[in-house]
Amino acid sequence: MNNEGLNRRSALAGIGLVGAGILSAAHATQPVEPLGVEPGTKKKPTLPGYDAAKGEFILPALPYDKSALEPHIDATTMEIHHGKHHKAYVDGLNKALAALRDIREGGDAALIKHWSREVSFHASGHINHTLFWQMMASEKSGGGGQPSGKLAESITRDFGSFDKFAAHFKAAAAQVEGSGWAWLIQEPLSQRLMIVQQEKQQDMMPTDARAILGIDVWEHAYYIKYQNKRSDYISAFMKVINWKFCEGLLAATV
Ligand code: MN3
Repeated sequence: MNNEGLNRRSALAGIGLVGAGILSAAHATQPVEPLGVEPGTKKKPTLPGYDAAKGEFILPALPYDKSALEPHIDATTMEIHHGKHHKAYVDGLNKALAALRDIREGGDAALIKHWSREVSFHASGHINHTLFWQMMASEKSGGGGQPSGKLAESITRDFGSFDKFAAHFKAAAAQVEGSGWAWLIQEPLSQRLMIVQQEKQQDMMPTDARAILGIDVWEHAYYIKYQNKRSDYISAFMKVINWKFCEGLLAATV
């Protein structure tokens, strides 16, 4: 696993997940993962997406029903995005790790480069989506609006105001070339917040960046409802951001 994969994994491992959530039964592969992180708590996390007993990565259940984000994110998109696309990253990661294990047991070492790239892509895809589901919540569950507390203060400090941050974040997401993500991250040396673009699932993320908020702008994330209107999807996403969870991610980075 490359630095990024490890670092993103480490970032996830630093999350203290508390509270309660509701899940769709469709992909209930493990116990319900909660919505939100209690700011200021640093409880050892329940890491969604990995079965330690089996030593395999697994698809974590959505923390809400697939229709919960309607009308902003439609149920069909959620079902396919989670059940097919996210699952493919999980399967791809398990497959790549098994292939590397086989190489260690005497297989063709010339294929290590190929499978290493596969690990990077699929591990990042798995982590990105595991975070992404938690970063959204229905409006009636508190999605949308603006952050509060330290995250709000940090956004004002580093971007000038929430409105300036939002305009910057939306434009960064709209301008991702091809398939990728836009992220609000905390840079670890300065503790400053920064907005970065990520191509594919793994490229261009600064080393040890701590994810605070991310939006998937692969076409599979919006094409069914929004077709080529990526900016409309981005505006809709802003209405279902689970700021409470993002506040918890920031609190867990300290
Ligand atoms: Mn996706």
